[in-house]
Amino acid sequence: MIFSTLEPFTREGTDLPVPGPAGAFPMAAVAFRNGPASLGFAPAGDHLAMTVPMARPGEPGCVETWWCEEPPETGRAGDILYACGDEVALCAAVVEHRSVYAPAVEQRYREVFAFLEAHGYRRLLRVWNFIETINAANADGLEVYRDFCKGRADAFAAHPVFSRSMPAATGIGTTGSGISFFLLAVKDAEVRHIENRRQTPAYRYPARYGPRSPSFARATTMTARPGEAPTLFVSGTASILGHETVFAGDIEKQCATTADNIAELIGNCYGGAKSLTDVDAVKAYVRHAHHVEYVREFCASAFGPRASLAVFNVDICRGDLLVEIEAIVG
Ligand code: 3HB
Repeated sequence: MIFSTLEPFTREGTDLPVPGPAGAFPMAAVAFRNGPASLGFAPAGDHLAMTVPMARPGEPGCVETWWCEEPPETGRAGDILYACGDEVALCAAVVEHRSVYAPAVEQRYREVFAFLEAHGYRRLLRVWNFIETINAANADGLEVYRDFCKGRADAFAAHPVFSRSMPAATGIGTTGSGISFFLLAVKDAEVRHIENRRQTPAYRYPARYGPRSPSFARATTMTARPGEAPTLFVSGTASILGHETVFAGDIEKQCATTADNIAELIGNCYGGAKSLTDVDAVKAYVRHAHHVEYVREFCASAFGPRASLAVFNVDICRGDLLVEIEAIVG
């Protein structure tokens, strides 16, 4: 119904893998590259083209493409862009740089929620948020991540349905300016949001982590058709137990704890029938450039050879986190 491909960015002139998967139509190509954030339509207008500033100068970056089973309807609704298939919608928005983000983030999220509700996509599946200078202070002295969380939480709180069903998400730094996000939502597929027994739900974090808690679940499952195995979308996951960061300063132990947290979600979802080596797609975010190779090797060995892997050198939502990893299990 919906799936993604993740590939190194190698081609000039197109963001799409050539040839694309059989019987699949692109909804959006998200290029994680060096360069400014942008959001628009591909020249043929048949899918969204988004650039997220995630690579460093000289790094080629990669392209994540989201595919569905029928040609999506694409368009613009106010400040948001969408690609809608019969069952699944992908919406994206960019908030230009500003000194305080919460009001604009709240407004964009509200627009997206209103669009989804009006078109019958009432089940949020997965959200990615890309946040400039995520650990810096905004004009009011509030960390930009917390500023973002405030705007997002206010939008969730105002929505009668989505406030009770926060999905898997990533909230991560970028190498550029502004905040951009894209999300997936479905109409009828079964969607379940999952917490991790090892961690406090992020939406219940104590006030010391910011004025409003982060609005996301640790993972979301989607079962496209009854009787099928679910797809598991694992949120950005880090070395957090309860609500505390553990192993500050130790990249090896942070990687191991992160992998254990992901393994717990996979084991729980599939009743022990799947494990880390069944993961299809991995994105790892690494705070320090000198840890990138270690994390790449860690992921290659922890997740097994069939997983596609992208590693980005960007900041992470807490200053003491060195690594964050997200995954999809098909
Ligand atoms: C988020 O705020 O959406 C978020 C942040 C993370 C990891 C996962 C989700 O660092």
